[in-house]
Amino acid sequence: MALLPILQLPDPRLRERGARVETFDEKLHALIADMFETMYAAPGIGLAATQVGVSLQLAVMDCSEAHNEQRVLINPEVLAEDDLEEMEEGCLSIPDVQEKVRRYNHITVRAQDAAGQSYEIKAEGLLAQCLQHEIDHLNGKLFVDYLSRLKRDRIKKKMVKLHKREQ
Ligand code: GNR
Ligand code: NI
Repeated sequence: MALLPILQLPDPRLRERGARVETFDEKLHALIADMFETMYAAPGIGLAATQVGVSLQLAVMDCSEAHNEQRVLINPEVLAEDDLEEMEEGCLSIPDVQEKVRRYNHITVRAQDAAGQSYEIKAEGLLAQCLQHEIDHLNGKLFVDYLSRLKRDRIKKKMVKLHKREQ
């Protein structure tokens, strides 16, 4: 097991669309284990492969407080969505930024698990929000893309400054 470095805005790799996962082998399972470890350590409720520099349609999630509801999301497709609402959102790739964005409060997703088995998930609230956030990552999209240009540019500037300071 290993902690993986999480890429931060404006890293261009966050803008890549992940390729479909076709091989459900030991290597994939090791990556999934590392992603869960990295997500819990952060701490976060979700983590997309895109965020650790792996361009695949893969994300892990656990929205429970007890850390006992692990979900692996592979090659996800949105089947239905309903009830747009404003929800406060953050992202491990954009530290210390929280903004309200419009998300569906209800969503149905079909995905595959770590074994390649197809399943459907009907979610609401935080889980629905997290699913949309992770699926966006797999398509190179970040929540700041839903904000006004002014807000987005301010956040980007702040992040660039932060990285300059770290060098
Ligand atoms: O840890 C996270 N919290 C969160 C809160 C509201 C909406 C989405 C999220 S996901 C985020 C972790 C993350 O960046 N996943 O990609
Ligand atoms: Ni995120």
